[in-house]
Amino acid sequence: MHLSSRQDYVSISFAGQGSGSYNNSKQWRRQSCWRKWKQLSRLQRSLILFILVLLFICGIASYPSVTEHLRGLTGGKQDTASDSILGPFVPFVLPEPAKQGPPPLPELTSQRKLSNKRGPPVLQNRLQKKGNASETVVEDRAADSKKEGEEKGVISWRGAVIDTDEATEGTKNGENKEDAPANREVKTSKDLESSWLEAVQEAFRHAWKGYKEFAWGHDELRPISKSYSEWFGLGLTLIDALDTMWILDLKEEFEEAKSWVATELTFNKNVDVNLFESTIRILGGLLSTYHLTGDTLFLDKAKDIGSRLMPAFNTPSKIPYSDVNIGKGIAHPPRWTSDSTVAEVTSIQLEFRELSRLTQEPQYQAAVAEVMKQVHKLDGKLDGLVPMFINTNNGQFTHQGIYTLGARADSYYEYLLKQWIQGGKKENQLLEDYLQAIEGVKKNLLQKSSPNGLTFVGELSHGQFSPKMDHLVCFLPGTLALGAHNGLPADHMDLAKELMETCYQMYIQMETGLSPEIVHFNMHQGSTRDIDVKLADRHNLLRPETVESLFYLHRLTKDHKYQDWGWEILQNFEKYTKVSSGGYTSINNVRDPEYPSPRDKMESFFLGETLKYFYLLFSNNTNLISLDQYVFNTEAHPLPIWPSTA
Ligand code: DMJ
Repeated sequence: MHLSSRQDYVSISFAGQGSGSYNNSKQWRRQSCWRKWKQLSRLQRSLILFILVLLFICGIASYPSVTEHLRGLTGGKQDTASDSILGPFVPFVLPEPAKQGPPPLPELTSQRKLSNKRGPPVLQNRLQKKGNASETVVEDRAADSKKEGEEKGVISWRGAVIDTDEATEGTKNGENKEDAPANREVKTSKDLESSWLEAVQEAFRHAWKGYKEFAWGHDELRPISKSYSEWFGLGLTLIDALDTMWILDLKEEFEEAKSWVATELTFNKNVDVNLFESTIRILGGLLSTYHLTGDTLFLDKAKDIGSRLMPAFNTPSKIPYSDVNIGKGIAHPPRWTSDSTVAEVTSIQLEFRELSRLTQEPQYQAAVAEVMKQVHKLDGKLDGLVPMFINTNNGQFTHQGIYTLGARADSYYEYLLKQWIQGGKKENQLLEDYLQAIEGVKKNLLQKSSPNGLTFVGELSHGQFSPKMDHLVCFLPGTLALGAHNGLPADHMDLAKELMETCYQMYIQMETGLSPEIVHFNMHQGSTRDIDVKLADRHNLLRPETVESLFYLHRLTKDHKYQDWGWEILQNFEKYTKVSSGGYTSINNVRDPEYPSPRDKMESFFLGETLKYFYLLFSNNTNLISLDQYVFNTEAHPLPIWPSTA
């Protein structure tokens, strides 16, 4: 049927102003409209009715989002970051060079408000849930966002899970969902992550600036005197920092360091080096950088230093000497003793084992395995806890009766677990020794402080307990958490969390918010504060252990409070240890914010470990050095977990 053109279009004409008289009475308008309506064809009327019904339905459907939008404009939280681009911040472990200049150090934003109360004698009452500002904020935020997520049918960033489809740039069909409240939440978290990561990059650049200007090619920067100190004369800071630069996406800095390694670094030098320190910092740093970059320059250098360290194992007992002259190939103990430190001879295994695997030369692995075999069998342990010294002539423990998780014993425990992980969890003896040692810690060294019941690891000296804890012990929460992640008892994770809290308190209780080297815990009833610091122990060497453990705890629990704690600590490093001309300095007195008394030294581990762990802590990308693919040596150099050959 052919329809006339009149019926093809809906044409409505109203009485215009040019109709002569203007009658705007209600009755006239009603009659006029009705007349017009009657003049329309049936099709026209049906179409108009259809459109009206359609408009009505659309209006009802869009009502909630319109009101939500209006609420946001009038009373709701402003999201100033809503223009930024969503997307992954850090590509896995092979980032592209950073092209832009350093952004300004970000201030803490209102989205993640932290407690910054500190200072004795009052312990911050995060321990007594109610008075805990920081924790309350974090918990409330988590609860709020979870509720919000549930109501809106999305899972928000604080609700533990992020819908990754939502968190990527744009949408599948190109539709822009920028204004959706759920996306604003995700972007807020991304922005915060980016700004904290940038702050770490900036800190690294600042440290590097000092090293480059005043200490280039030397072991350590002395930032106050704008000079350097030499330990082994091998560019220790530069080598220790190589993989940090790679992981932090600082390719320009990495390239200049690499060219120094290629053209200047030589191990053919008449210098005495400490076996342990050069293994964990130099051999470990080179092996790790080789794995991250695939550049054989670093493997060649690793082989060179590894083979030059081997004379250390030429001892009557095969327990290595502490020192080697890498130019002459002669090793010796320190001048005053024929003892070596237990932690030193048992914390070189990850590196030498990996060197054997890469080179297919078994002598490296054999030498360090022999040490483990002997230590495993030795008398003089207490429930798996080892003394601090071992004699290189007879291979026996010396100075027996003193047990600590701090200096001279610490990384023995760390490397039991990590060797087991590195080798694919097959070497049961290592696991047994580790598990026994942790039970030994619980039985002999674990106590609670007064008045707030902080769990701490003390020391035992000939049966006498001392409530002394080195900052070095703060590696333990991270190691315990790593063990639990690898299938060890869940109560290891519980203990990790308790000790993590204690290590954080060791910072936050100090007037500078930085931990001293050693603390003493009060245990007697009626104490007014949990932590005491002796005059001689008030220094801070920019050590990494607490930040390291915060990284593990955050990575493995996903609890963002650990990132918040880390951010607080980073700010305190910025405030009290940053030297304006470049670099950061260790300080003498963490209890004097007016004059923390700089020591004029930036340890290589500040770049090798502390800043790297800050970066990994603030990154939410679990693939950035996955803990299922890498194991960190005790100097924070990631080495691969061996692929299973089974
Ligand atoms: C680093 O050299 C290593 O982490 C080592 O295991 C302990 N001491 C420093 C950092 O504190």
